[in-house]
Amino acid sequence: MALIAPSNRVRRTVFSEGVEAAGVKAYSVYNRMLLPSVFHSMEEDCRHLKSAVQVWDVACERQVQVAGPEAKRLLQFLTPRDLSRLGPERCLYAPMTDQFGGLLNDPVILQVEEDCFWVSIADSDLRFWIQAFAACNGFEEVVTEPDVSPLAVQGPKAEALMARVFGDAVTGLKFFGVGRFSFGVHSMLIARSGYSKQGGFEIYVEGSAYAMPLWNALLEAGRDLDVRVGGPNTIERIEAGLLSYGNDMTQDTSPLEAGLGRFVDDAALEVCFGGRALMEERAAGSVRALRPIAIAADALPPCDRPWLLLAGAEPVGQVGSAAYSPDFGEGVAIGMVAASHWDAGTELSVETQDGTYPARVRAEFWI
Ligand code: THG
Repeated sequence: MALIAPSNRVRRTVFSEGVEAAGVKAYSVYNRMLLPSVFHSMEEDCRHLKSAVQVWDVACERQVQVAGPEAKRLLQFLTPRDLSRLGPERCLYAPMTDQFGGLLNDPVILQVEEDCFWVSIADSDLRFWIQAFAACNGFEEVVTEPDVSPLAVQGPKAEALMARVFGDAVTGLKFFGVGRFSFGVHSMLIARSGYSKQGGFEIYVEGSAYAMPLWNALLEAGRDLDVRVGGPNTIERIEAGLLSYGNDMTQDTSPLEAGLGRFVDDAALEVCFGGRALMEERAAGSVRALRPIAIAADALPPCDRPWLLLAGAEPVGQVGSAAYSPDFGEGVAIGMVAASHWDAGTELSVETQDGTYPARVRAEFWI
């Protein structure tokens, strides 16, 4: 594939010079910002992520800041997840829906101060929706995109590396726990979270002054842990069933279809956008859903267009993400499949730009 033409419209990040120094080979674009995706190869990056520790520039996970006395009440209109357990010490994954129950984004929400929240967004312009909702409903809350850049530390050795840079106390964080820890004289917001199943943390770096010093300190402190610069890995996140907004689901997908039913709470459905539609869908049953799909192939082209899923000659769905997994010796994929064909074990075929392969619906994701 050709290079991305650089311009101001595709924003660099506060870590871009570190990413370039590490020899980035491929970027994606996410929230109109560079997202470094490949350093050695997708397969080698995956192997390394599963065995060591990586530092990721995920500044493209932009924060939508909602500040004001009613910020939490405002946010509860936007998500079918009950936000009552959200607090200064606990962030939440909170898919957001429109009035028809269609997914607009699937962010993580953090409470950074009593009256200030960060919505750490996936790839869609969620700020416009939140700002319009606030403006049209008499909320005084101020909605902005602050200069905050998440940096992820992911992999089995992430805890060891974080302890060296931030002190042992950081290892006390539980999954989705949040706290402030010092980097020199500077205090940084850190959560035990991140877009992999290998374990790790996300540091919300405020401004640019400490961005490269932190980046360099992590790489320096982790030398004997084989730390590398990496990024969200397509193979690993599909194996783990971590969904990608824009690939696996869009505004045409409901959280129930996306398998996110555990983040749809009765209490929230009473107030949130799309609550009625989601109640009805739950009562009637979804007509399609995301499923892990194994593809019998020893290599796959990039999944850069929807791949049709067929039962014989009958179209029964589509794949939105796929990659060849060296660890499982097959293609790993996430597909939207009609209820008639979503049972585990159902044999299908998948049409890629490079040919048609046998595919099978699985019961569970791979890891
Ligand atoms: N971290 C932060 N912001 C983000 C992402 C992130 N914004 C963009 C994107 N990723 C949002 N999407 C997801 C998808 C999955 C998860 C987090 C963000 C995730 N899911 C876990 C799971 O499905 O197993 C845990 C969910 C839970 O139990 O609460 O972590 O990665 N800051």
